[in-house]
Amino acid sequence: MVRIEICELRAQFAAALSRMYGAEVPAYTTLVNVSSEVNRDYAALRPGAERLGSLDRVTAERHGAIRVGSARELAAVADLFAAFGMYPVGFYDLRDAVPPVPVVSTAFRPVDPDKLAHNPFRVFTSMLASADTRFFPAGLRRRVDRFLDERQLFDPALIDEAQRVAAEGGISADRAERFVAAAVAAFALSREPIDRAWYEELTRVSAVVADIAGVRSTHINHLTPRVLDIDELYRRMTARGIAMIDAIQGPPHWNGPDVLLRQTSFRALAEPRRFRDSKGSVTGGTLRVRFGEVEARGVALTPAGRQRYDDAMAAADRAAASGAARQQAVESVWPQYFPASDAELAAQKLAYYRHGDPSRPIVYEDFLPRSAAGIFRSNLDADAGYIGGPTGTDYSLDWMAGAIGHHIHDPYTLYEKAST
Ligand code: OOG
Ligand code: NI
Repeated sequence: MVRIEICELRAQFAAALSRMYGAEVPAYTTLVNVSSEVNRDYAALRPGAERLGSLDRVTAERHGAIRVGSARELAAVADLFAAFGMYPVGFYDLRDAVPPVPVVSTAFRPVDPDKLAHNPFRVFTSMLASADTRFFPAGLRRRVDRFLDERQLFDPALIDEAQRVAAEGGISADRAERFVAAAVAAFALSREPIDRAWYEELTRVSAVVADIAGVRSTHINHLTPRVLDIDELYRRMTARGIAMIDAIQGPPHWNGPDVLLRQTSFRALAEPRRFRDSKGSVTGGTLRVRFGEVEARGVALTPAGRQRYDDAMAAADRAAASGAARQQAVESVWPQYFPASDAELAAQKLAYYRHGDPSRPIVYEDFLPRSAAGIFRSNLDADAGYIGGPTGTDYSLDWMAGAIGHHIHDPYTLYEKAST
């Protein structure tokens, strides 16, 4: 009997999710096609284009984003993703972002360099911070938590099977097909009618809260292809008449090494959803919560390099307000913070290279909280605001690890290990 290893299973899962999302959101298919063209053209013209990952890896590479309501749901996600060799890495507190988003997040991904090279699928996973009294007054929190406690995002049989796969390190081919299909189906957009009054009440707190706790299922919020030249991608999408957000988030385009992560997105069209009113009648409607995003990845920064990045961003903030003006400010301050060669980045220990060799950069595999908050924002009609008062809670990496019963990896430890 043919046995499917976990790495292969992850590649199948990523590809199947991509097919489903392409059928749900046609603009995603356009984005994937344009990304593949940009990658092919870029690799054909640039020797060394594959230094941050082979063309095969980059072309298949995706990250997804999902949002869940509670630690119980996040624990189930952790069990499910472990079957695909994806483990929680890092902790992102988006409540501190501007604008604040009432979630705390981690990213599920492979942690070993050879597994990442095989297929680096990762899912940015956010959990509603319903215990944060700055967003949720006590009465609302109780009703949100009750709603979340009563729903079941995943069939227990799916989670049981996931635990078996993880324990056995693989699965037979015939079981694999069913398992992947069931896992993918758990992230499809539901056709179940939405309680309109409840959804609208939550929307008044934040569109993210309504997206998470206003429905009885979860769904892929976006799937993101990776491109080797995001500036060119931005131009080609704009030329096709797709309105992108006004800036590329993260580090600027410049004539030195790309570091960390650059991302941009466009807002998807409204999608048809069904609503149930207080009298029980069901009508059609639309929601705009899902969108398209694309990213380019650069070399991973050490803690010292990351401090430089944060300092550069703060300097750009001081120099400009927002949007396109800010992007120019980032471009102009950047050279004061980053040397223009891999050799200098390596010599100053600002970035990770295999054996310290500047010709062997280690790619950044994670996310940036500030860009993530920008991505959240790009698909909201209105920002959430604090309603005030102290938080009363203490979400943290350790809290999250304890609450879901899984170790959460520290990204720097992983990069450190990959560099030796
Ligand atoms: C997640 C936003 C974060 C990214 O690429 O930074 C993210 C979400 O919208 O649920 O996906
Ligand atoms: Ni994303």
